[in-house]
Order: sequence, then structure tokens, then C-alpha cells
Amino acid sequence: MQRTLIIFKPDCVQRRLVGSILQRFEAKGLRLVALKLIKVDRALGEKHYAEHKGKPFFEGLISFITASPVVVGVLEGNEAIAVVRTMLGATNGAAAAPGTIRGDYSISKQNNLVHGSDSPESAEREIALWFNPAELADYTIEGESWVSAGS
Ligand code: IDP
Ligand code: MG
Repeated sequence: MQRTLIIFKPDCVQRRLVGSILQRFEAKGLRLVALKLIKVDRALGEKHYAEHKGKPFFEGLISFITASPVVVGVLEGNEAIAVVRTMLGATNGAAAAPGTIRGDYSISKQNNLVHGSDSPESAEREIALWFNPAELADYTIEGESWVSAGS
């Protein structure tokens, strides 16, 4: 089992798409470990996107992510990191394949609705950045084997 961080970005909250997209992750078989709505301050936004500091789109990205609340969560499941990235599709919504989240709902490079961690190292760093250990719930879902057996 693997954990990954997801962020429903400000455009997703403003467009009232959080529920529809969360439903896709749940239906896939991913399990919620944590979920909260917060207003991101500049320091947190800059830490989260530290790898992009200095790029031409960085300032715009920080303005975007701090403009309105986000819903941030942790999902768990078999190969959760790759599964979420595949479901998100390409970064640029205009180029993302139909059937992916960005392909179905986004036509923008920046406003692409949802973030997903891109590697186990990123997931570990990002989960620790956004959540206290006490916010991550340990529990079992009855009938989990009907979803994950053989994985
Ligand atoms: P990812 O979210 O698919 O991993 P990254 O390249 O890590 O994409 O970029 C992080 C975020 O920065 C993107 O999700 C998007 O919101 C924004 N972004 C990336 N490239 C551009 C760009 O060229 N223009 C504007 N925003 C961008
Ligand atoms: Mg990235």
C-alpha cells in the first residue's frame, strides 16, 4: 500500500468540482487517509512548489495557489502515486487526454484542478508538509479485499 498527496486546487474548489473528482478517486479503489479545506499562505505555497522556484510561471503559480482555499488530502492504495498521476493526465489541460481528470475538466496549463505527488520521495515530503501525523487516520475498510485482492 502506498500513500500520495492530492490537492484540489483553488480552481477546483471555485468550480465546485471537488466532490465529482474525489468520487473518481474513491471509485477507483483509493482510500481516504486525510482531508481538509485550508487557505494556503505564501510560505506553504512556496515550500510545496520549491522545485519550480525561478521558473517563469512560479510567481503566477504562487498567486494562484494562495488565491482561494484548497482541499488537500492523502489517498492510500495499491500503487497510489502512479494511479493518481495517470488519472490526472498531462500537466497542460489543453493537451491532457480525454478520460483523464485534466483532460475532461481543464483547458489550462496552470489551472489544472488537482495536484498529485510524483514519486515516493515527493509523497513523503508533501504529506509531512501539509499534515501532522495525528491527522492521518489508521483504519480498515470492511471488504477491502474485494477491491485490492491480488494487487
Ligand atoms: P504537475 O502538476 O503535472 O506535476 P509540474 O510541472 O510539476 O506539473 O508543475 C506544477 C504546477 O505548476 C502545474 O500543475 C501547473 O499548475 C503549474 N504549471 C506548470 N507548468 C506551467 C506553465 O508552463 N505555465 C503555467 N503554469 C504551469
Ligand atoms: Mg509536479
